[in-house]
Amino acid sequence: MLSLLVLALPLLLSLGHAAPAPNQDLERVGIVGGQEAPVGNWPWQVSLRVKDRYWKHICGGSLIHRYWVLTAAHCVGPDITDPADLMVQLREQHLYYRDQLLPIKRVIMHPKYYVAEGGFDIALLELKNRVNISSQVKVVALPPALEPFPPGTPCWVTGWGDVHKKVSLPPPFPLKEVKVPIVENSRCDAEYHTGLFTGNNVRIVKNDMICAGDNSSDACQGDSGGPLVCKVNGTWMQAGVVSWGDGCAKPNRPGIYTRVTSYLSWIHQYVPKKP
Ligand code: 4AZ
Repeated sequence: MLSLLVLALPLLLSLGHAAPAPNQDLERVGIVGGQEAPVGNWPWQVSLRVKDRYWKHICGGSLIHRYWVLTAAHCVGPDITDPADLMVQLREQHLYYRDQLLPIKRVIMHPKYYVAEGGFDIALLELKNRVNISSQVKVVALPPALEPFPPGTPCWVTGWGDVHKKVSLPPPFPLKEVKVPIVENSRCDAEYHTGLFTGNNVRIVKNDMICAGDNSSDACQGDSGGPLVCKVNGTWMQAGVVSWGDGCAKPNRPGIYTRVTSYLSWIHQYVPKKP
């Protein structure tokens, strides 16, 4: 009976999600591409939950300090202003299975944010209580200010988002990981102009953004706010925050992330450098 309930629970929970597309040929793995993350990888990954019929996953995030979560502004704004309507779940292998939701004291949106495409897509969540660091839960390092994350840097994006555009992650909702190639900004901007009449002098990809992904590996809806992390000199550091893109894993349309190095001083207005 209990096992039946365990089996039925994700199905019940999934009713609140977008129905999967009828095309059964679609590969049911990914974020888009990639695979289930091994337990213990990405110990800074968090799920941001909003009050609905249940505490529903809306976005990813990352633990950058024992009191602070980094996410995207478009995950929380402009509609969610009351921190009581939000909760944070720390690293969980299967979304919703062993929830221990943490309350939030304060939501700090970047004051210049209006839409993701306009940049400034970054927000901080202050937790009411200090997180206990463990083998499963750790903070991720922020990069040095001048770290460019050039093409060829090994970077990964993680989350519980859609496995293809408009196809949600099926139960039991395992955390997914995918290695994504960094695409240098001017090249990413040029790619985004292909097939558009937007003048080449009109910048689509701004300096406070970083691009990564290709036609087989990308973040998608539901991964927003989550981290793009890269290994530099043996240390994992957060290069980006999942922000936007034209669809998911489309040719000439890499995923676009908020560039963390552009916001280090804004982050440190609130988040102490010491643990
Ligand atoms: C979204 O809708 C979204 N492929 C997030 C990431 C990407 C596209 C869309 C990047 O939240």
